[in-house]
Amino acid sequence: MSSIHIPGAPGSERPPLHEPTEPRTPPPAKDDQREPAPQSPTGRPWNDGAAATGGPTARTQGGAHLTTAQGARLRDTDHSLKAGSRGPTLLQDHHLREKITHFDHERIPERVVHARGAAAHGVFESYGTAGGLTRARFLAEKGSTEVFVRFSTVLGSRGSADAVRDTRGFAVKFYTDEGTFDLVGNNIPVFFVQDGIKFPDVIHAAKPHPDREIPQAQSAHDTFWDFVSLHTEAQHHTIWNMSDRGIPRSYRMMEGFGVHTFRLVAPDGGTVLVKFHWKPQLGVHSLVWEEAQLANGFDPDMHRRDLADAIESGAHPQWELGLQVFPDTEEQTFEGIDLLDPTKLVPEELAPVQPVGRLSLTANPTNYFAETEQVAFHPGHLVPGIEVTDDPLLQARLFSYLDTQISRLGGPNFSQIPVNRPHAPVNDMLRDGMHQTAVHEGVAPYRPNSLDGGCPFTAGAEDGALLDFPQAVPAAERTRANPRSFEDHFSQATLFYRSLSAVERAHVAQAYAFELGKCCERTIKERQLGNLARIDGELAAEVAEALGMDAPAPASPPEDPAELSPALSQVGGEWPLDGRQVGIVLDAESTPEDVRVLRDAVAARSMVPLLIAPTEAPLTDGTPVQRTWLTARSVEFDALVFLAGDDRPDPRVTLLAAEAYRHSKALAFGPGSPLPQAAGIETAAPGVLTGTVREVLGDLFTAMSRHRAWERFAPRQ
Ligand code: HDE
Repeated sequence: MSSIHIPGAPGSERPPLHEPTEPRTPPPAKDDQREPAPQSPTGRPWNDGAAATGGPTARTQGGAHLTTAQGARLRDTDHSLKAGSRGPTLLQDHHLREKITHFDHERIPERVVHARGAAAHGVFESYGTAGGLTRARFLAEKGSTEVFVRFSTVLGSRGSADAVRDTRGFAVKFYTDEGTFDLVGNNIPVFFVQDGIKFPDVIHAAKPHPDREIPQAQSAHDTFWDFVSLHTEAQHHTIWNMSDRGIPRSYRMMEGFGVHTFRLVAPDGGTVLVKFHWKPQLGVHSLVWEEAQLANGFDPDMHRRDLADAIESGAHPQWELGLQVFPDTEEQTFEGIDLLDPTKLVPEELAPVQPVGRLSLTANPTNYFAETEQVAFHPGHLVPGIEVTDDPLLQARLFSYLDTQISRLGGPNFSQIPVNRPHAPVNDMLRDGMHQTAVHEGVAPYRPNSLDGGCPFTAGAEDGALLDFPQAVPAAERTRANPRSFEDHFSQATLFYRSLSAVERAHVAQAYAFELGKCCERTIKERQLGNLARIDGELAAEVAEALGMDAPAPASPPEDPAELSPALSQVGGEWPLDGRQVGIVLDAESTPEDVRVLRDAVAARSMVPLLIAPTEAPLTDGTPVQRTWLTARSVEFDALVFLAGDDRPDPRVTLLAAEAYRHSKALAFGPGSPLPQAAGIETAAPGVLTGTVREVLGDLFTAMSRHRAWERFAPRQ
């Protein structure tokens, strides 16, 4: 039996003694963690190469054989170990117990808000135009930075539907070489509350009622409208929710906003205040309400499917990052707008959005749980040259995000999860704790130290983050109060509403009528109508009429905005069609040549042609069919082309045509098709085309690039 070697025990060879205070040869500056497993921002599997590095963080799942968690090969995973084939089951079956125990713990708590999301890897290309404004290298210099982006709804549970009326999260993690920067924004530029202390209130009001836990993923219920009608600073955000912005067509077609004002610090120490904007290359487009409702039943995963399909097909979604730049004055206002009030936007007409770079989403996550579910964002993840401001909503967020990850991700070491690992070297002196996967080296995780050669060193003024910008704090009494400038809760709601086109305003009125129509308490409806009267008298009257209630007495009328902001409307313009879906409806009379020409033309525009036939049987030339008359519904298509020539159209085909017509989408029919008449479609209406495939193609794509034939929506009475 070999003896155990105890250092320092009698007879053992003692290592030379060091005085604890005597400095050792400084070890080279080192990463806090051993070599991380390779990241997969471009879709490379996390475990790729892990076996090669062999490090303790590498945990490959690549072996060809089924094993236990300890790597022992297994012969059977289909039968538990029993005393005879009819049991009982034996406790000694380690594989059974390990498999079931792990399964029992597969779920983690969902996010308290933004639980349902979809994400992608990508790259941010800086134009290098922001060098005069910030020393953040990923913005100041030309070059590319890897990113991970998660989109989400706010209210629904993880298993809820995508096309609900709600705000959307738009969170971007930039893995810069100066540390990770998170821009944790929304698709709406303002927020419900001005002070973070009100966040639990608005979320409790918006989430399902505590007694029956209904309704799921909706704001159309009493507690939501009770709160927002009483807490009038929510009115601006709420009118955005009631507009088409609340039901995006796709994550790829949403704007993103940092919401708060941030401070940029330039290399010379100069500062500006900024608001961040993401502008989608495909334009800002929405569903109509009936479409959204149908989609939630028919394809609850509509938005995550759309995002993943577009990326997989190579139609990489893109956004331009832009900055609205304001002088960093003592008042922190711009044109009378308080930049610290998160319920206010600054119209783009007053402060144009200056482009600084382009984001492209290029790869889908390899594993939903590992990446999309475990990613942890934080508005306090900042890099040198980007600082927060005193916006009281942002200040509370700085506390919340770290705190929530500790319970959601099971402890303080979530930044070691691959998707959360910075791409910059880390040496944080944070130690131990639940789920520690790093094997730390050295003996001195404290400063100052001499034992680890004084490492880690602190940054100098030029390369440090979290600058604690030396802004003077005005002498003031401690108080629980808002500044006077936060008191105006209505003028920007009016600005937003009146800047919309007539069709969009009609959608807003219909949305209020729907949501308040779902409330039971009359006093809540009356109170909210009173608030609408303070936004716009006609809007209030229209909603009241739809509810069968008296129009509220004219409230102190909101001041007519001096200037409207046309940038707030999403109607107008022609936009790229990448990733749009064209349904091609076939029957026995359709000719393969027409199908080929149409499919090729659609695919050539980076769109997706989907064949809809009576059954799934491939066409005679072998062309595959993706949908049947039974499995297709109009909501998944941006346009429909009917190559069906049957004299007596099937009711399911007629329904496809009628719905797409009602939703003002582009439609094309063969010459003399009986379908328009059967579906009640006016062939002379805008966006309705009749002719051979070759004749209609050009006009079809033009109609699609306008998103909808807006003129087809019924004019307001
Ligand atoms: Fe969040 N928010 N939030 N929020 N938020 C979270 O953090 C919170 C706010 C936003 O895809 C939580 O990791 C407070 C504004 C997005 O993982 C939590 C306040 C904006 C996401 C949290 C706000 C956002 C979150 C839940 C008021 C737009 C999803 C899970 C003071 C600028 C990020 C988590 C993802 C998530 C707290 C207000 C955007 C609880 C306390 C304003 C996009 O920490």
